[in-house]
Amino acid sequence: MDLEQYIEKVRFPEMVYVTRPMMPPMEDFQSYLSSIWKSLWLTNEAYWHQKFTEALKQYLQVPEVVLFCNGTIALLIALKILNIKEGEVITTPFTFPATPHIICWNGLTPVFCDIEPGGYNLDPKEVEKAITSNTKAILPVHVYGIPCNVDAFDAISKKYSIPVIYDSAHTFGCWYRGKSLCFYGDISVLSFHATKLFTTAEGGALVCHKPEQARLAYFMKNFGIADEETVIGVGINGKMSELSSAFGLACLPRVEKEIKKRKEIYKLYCEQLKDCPGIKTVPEPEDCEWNYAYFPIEISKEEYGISRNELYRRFRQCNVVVRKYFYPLCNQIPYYANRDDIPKLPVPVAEKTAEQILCLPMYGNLPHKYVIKICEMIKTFREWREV
Ligand code: T4K
Repeated sequence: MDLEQYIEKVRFPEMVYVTRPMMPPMEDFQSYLSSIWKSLWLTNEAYWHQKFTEALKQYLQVPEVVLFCNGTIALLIALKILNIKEGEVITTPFTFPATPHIICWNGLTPVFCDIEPGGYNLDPKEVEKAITSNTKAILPVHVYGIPCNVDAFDAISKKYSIPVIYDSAHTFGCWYRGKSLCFYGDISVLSFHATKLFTTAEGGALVCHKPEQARLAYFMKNFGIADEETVIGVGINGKMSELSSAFGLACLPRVEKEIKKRKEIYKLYCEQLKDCPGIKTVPEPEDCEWNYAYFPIEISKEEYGISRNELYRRFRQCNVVVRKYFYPLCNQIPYYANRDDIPKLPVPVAEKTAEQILCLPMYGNLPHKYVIKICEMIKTFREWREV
C-alpha cells in the first residue's frame, strides 16, 4: 500500500476537530432563556450577569471577578486600569496574537522574550535580562493551562515594582497549589471563547485582588460611565450579555465532568504514544490539578522521520483538524517583525517549539476509538518517512 492508499483507507468520514465546545443540555439553557424572554433584559449587567459573576467568584475562589464580552477586551482593560500609558510590556512570542495585540492597542510596545527550555511559558530569567527603565508590565501566558513560574515572576515584580498580568485564557479549571491558577499575579484574564474548555460562546473575565481595580474595570467596560451623568474615563463596550451569562451558568456545573473525561483522553493518548520515536507528549504539571484543555505533541523530524508540517498535511487529508498552536510566533507576524522600535531579542527555544508543535483533537466527547485511531495513524505514517 502506498501513502495515498493508506490515507484513503483511514480518512474519517466526518471532520474530527481540534476541539468542540462543551454544551449544556438544551433544556437547561431553555429555562434561562424563558426568564430572559419574560424580563426583556438582554444586557447591561442585569440579573444573570450578576448571578454568573457571583457563581464564578465562588467557583474560582478569587476576590474579584469582572465579566467581559471576550478575553481580548478584558486584557485590554487590564493594562488600562493599571494606568500604564507608555513604555514596554514584556511578553511571550509563543501565544495567540491577542496577547501582544492588546499591548499595541494600549499604545505600548511589546518586547518578546524567550520561553523556558523544555516548557512553553515565558522564561523569567530572560524577562529579568530584558527589563529596562522603560518596562511597565510583564504579561506572561499560562500556555495550555500549564502554570508559569509564578514565584519567579512574583519576585521580579517585587524587585522592580512592575505589575504582572497573566493571560490565563487557557486556565479555566486549573488549580495550582490549591488555588485557581487565575488567582496569581496582579491581574489575570480568562477567555470563555467557544474553543475553550469552559465557554459562553464569546466571553471572558478579569480576575483581580483589589476592589478598586475591579470597580475601575467595571466602569471601563461600560464606556467609563459611572452614572447617568458621570463619565469617569475613556471606556469601551466590553460587557457580557445576559445570554452569554446564562449560558455560562448552565455550563458551570458540568466543568468537573468535562475535565474528568479529558483526563481519560489525555491518559489514553500518552499510553498510545509512549513508544513512538520522535513524538513528545506533555507531562502533567507538578502541584497542579490540570484542565487538559489541549493535547500538544512535539515532533522531532530527525527521530520521527516526518516533519510537523508534513504530519499536519497528512492529518488534514484524513479529515483530522489538528492545529499548530502557536505557529507562527507573534514576533514573526509581519507587523511585529517590521516594527523598528521592538527590540529583536533572540528566542531560539520558542522558534524550535513553534516548528515542532502540533495540537491533536481534545474534548470531552472525543470517542476513545478516535484517539486510538489517531495514534495508530501517527505510528503508521512512519512507513512513509521523509528522512
Ligand atoms: N490569549 C490567548 C493565549 C488565547 O489563546 C486567546 C484565544 C486569547 C488570549 C483571546 O481570547 P478571546 O478574545 O478569544 O476570548 C481560536 C479562538 O478563536 C481563540 O479564542 C483562541 N484563543 C485560540 C487559541 O483559538 P482559531 O482560529 O483556532 O479558531 P477556529 O475557529 O479555527 O476554531 C478551532 C476549532 O474549534 C474548529 O476547528 C472547530 C472548533 N469550534 C470552533 C468554534 C468557533 C467549534 O467546534 N465551535 C465553534 O463555535 O482561534
